[in-house]
Amino acid sequence: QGFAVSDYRQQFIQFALDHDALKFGQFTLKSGRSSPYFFNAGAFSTGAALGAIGQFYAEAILASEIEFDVIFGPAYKGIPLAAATSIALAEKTGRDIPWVFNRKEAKDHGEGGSLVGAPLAGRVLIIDDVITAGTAIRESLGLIKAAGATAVGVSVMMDRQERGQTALSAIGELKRDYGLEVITIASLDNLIAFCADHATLVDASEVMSAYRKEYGAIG
Ligand code: OMP
Repeated sequence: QGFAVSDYRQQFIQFALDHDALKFGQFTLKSGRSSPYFFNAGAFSTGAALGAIGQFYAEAILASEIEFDVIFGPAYKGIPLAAATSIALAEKTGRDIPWVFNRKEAKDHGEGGSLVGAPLAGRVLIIDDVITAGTAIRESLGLIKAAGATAVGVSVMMDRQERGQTALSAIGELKRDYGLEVITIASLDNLIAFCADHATLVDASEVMSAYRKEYGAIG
């Protein structure tokens, strides 16, 4: 079984490994699950790295052909990602898409409120880092609904392809419950295939396959 994913997915995984964003070991996740790998978006910590990440998101979003009016970056990690993606989309398409982010704490002076940037209105595309069980994305959905806007999609770097609140995948649940389109740069399956193809990463690929059997979504 050869590598059957688009070039940008493969390039992204190599880029993540080069920047130590992808680590192997033992990690406790937000969901409480114990994982043999962890993806840290905070490792893209230079201007050039963040610029490249914006390009990867833009490629995945354009390939999906999703239609949306505004980009939303959830605090904290989604904020630079949404900014970088908005810049990359403007460069690639010439379309100047509005973007907005939230504060974790509402401000009671100055311009007030918890949203900063463009109005959160119309069809919203959320940009976030990783989906595991889908909890972080559900929080963003609450904010968007409260603003009277409509979430139409979410784009993440990494879909860990784990179960959500049920046996269904976190992504499957988001599609079922909210009709959301989920756009990912890479998935756990992509990562396992990539590692299986590289002699020094074969062990990692086997450990991740075992993890996928335990926490992976069915189907
Ligand atoms: P869920 O809310 O369970 O979907 O977990 C997603 C969040 O977990 C991300 O927004 C990250 O803050 C964090 N996370 C990672 O950043 N990388 C991982 O590989 C795994 C997690 C995680 O804790 O599940």
